[in-house]
Amino acid sequence: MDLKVLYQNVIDGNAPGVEAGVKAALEAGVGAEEILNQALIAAMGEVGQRFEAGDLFVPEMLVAARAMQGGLKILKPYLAKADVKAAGKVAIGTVKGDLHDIGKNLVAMMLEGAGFEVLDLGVDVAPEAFVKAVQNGVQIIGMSALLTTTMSSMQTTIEALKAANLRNQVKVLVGGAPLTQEYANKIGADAFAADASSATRMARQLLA
Ligand code: B1M
Repeated sequence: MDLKVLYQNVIDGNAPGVEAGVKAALEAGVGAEEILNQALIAAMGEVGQRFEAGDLFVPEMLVAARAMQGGLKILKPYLAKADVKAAGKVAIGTVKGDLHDIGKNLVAMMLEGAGFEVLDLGVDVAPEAFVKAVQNGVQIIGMSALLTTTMSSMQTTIEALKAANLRNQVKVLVGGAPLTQEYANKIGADAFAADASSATRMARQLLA
């Protein structure tokens, strides 16, 4: 099945078209990961490029994101094929000042699918909220940042964990488009993941 129409519907922010396209692709036997990577994520990449080029603006980016979220909801049960339950407990959130949540939601979904119990702290999450989650017993905190201006909140959170004497009780996993392994090392995170499936792999390794 041709995923081009679905791809274009994400760019156009055509939410009913995206839902219908995802359902049709699934019915035609296209794999959930193929739909996700080749249509939804790829289209959102083009939205970003066109925004950068001044060809699309924030409202268009927002409707494209909403349309993508609708498609993700339908894909969720297919992506989150739970195997063994309770692989560990993870609190995940987009860092303070940052409202981008599509990638974070995708990582949360994949972690759930891999058997992790996931506490989703949402967006614009202050360091104190991550600290509280660790006090409540999570084994991993997952921080997502999409803006170069908000990445530093990851370091602030790690410092807050140290100040609360909790740093050695929790593993810190970081990700998001502007992040690199080098940056993760620099701020003292335990792991960096470039995408949702490697986030799951890293989470497993962190608790192994
Ligand atoms: Co924004 N935005 N945005 N935006 N936006 C970017 C990030 C940008 C790169 C666009 C661009 O200029 N090309 C740019 C940032 C530039 C920079 O910092 N250098 C940008 C900007 C500038 C802004 C505003 C400042 C615009 C403005 O208002 N002038 C504003 C900021 C608001 C804020 O947060 N305070 C803003 C707003 C928005 C919308 C609200 C309109 C919307 C977000 C809607 C939402 O999330 N609900 C939006 C969108 C949609 C984007 C782009 C187009 C797409 C992001 C996305 O969802 N990608 C984005 C451009 C781009 O990235 N191409 C852009 C799809 C998603 C699946 O990928 O999030 O990368 P991603 O997640 C991946 C990996 O990164 C990784 O796994 C995921 C799945 O594979 N990953 C993790 C993510 N988190 C992880 C955590 C992990 C591990 C892996 O462990 C815990």
